[in-house]
Amino acid sequence: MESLVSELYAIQAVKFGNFLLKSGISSPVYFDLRVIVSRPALMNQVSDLLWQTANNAGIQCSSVCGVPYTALPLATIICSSSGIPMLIRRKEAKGYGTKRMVEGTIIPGETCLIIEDVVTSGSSVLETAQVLRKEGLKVTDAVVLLDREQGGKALLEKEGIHLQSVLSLSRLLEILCNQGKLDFDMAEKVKTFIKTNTCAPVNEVINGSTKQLQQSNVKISYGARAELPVIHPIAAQLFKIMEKKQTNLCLAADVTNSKELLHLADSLGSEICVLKTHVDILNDFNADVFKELRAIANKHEFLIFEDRKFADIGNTVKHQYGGGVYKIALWSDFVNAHVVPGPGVVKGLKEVGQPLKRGCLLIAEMSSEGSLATGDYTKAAVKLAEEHTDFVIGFISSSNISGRSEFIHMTPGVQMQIGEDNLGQKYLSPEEVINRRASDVMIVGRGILSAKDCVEAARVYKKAGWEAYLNRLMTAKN
Ligand code: 5BU
Repeated sequence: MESLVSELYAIQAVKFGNFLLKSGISSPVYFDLRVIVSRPALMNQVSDLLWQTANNAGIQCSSVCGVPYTALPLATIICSSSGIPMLIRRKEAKGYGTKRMVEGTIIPGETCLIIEDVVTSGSSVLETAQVLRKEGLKVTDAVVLLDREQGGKALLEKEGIHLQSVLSLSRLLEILCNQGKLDFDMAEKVKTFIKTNTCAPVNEVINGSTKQLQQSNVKISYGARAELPVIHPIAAQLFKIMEKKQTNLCLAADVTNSKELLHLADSLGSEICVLKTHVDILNDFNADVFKELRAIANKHEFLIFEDRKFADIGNTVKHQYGGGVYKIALWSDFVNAHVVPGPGVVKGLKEVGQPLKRGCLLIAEMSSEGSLATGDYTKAAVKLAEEHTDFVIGFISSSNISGRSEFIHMTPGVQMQIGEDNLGQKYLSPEEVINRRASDVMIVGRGILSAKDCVEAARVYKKAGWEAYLNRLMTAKN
């Protein structure tokens, strides 16, 4: 181990000083394990150690997969010397031919071991595990060269993956100090940095009871989530818009007049990522209004969400969604549905929405006082979503209830002035919803619509929502 650490230090795979990370935070330590690919002897040594670590832990596997890219050649060496078949996870599906995400012979039910060079939050290992699991493989273990001890192990454990490491950051610091390559002060500085930049557990608040939860999607930026391999196109589009326009604000455009709706959409369009409608509260609905609304949505780059709350059997919701006077499926990017009827409601909506490349949110919780959507009901909504990821893009919920990066969580009942209205609507602040409860999009209606200057109010909410999101990333990211 001493010689390995010494070599890593010599080739600058680990550096100490002051480094500006992608997240904007400056770090006293920096790892770049990619440099080892130019050192064949070191590659062999690292691969041996990874495989020994797997064997010492008694891991049994039928195949090995390296997280792209640095761990790919490490997995190759391991497979070549151990005789175990390798699988390659593609980062992007091929644009032609088979569109496979995993190359190699996949035997569903068999166990695949993941190899990685360095783990911080565990999100890269988790992403690879999700792709392999989607192919029917079992993923129960991962082996990493260096564990930065920033919460990755706990996160992966929660997802059913035991993480073994050849080396931990504390052991690395200890060895470098003993070898006289690192002074005590710098080692302490790194330890403090790691402690204060651990992927912080977020308080998950469900039904009033708060429990600590390490969430994978809390620390990943909206932009990075848009690139996830298993993401629905509508969710990806929304995350991209949010990142580009720096907004997680959805306007609940609860007005009863079409002209007013179009005026709102045009004047607030640049501040929002989603405009939420209730088409059946319009006094003067006609199809042209929604053609115009679509044009405004394209101009300002926001999505349209019809808050229809479908709640009937599959056959009925099919007609309600695609037909009638409103023809909701034609102009809305996504809708929402109650899970009361069971899977049939999702299947019915999917028949209409999927050919049009639409998405759907499931109502897992509601913002109103005394809501019955709690506990097992909420859990059942998450399970239903997981079974229909080709159409369901996320949830209406009061917090991040799924912990999965590919799902969007949207939360209504948001105002700067927390409290209640006179009909049981409960309000939380943007900071509470986006930072503490780790939801992704805040839905604001009267907080903006009742203001004297709606545009100014929308700007204030947009800024507050984005700051809450940055706070969440800062406390969670390395
Ligand atoms: P408000 O004016 O910010 O209270 O408007 C909230 C909007 O979100 C309104 O259109 C509701 O119909 C919608 N909503 C909600 O308030 N709570 C829920 O649980 C769901 C939707 Br689902």
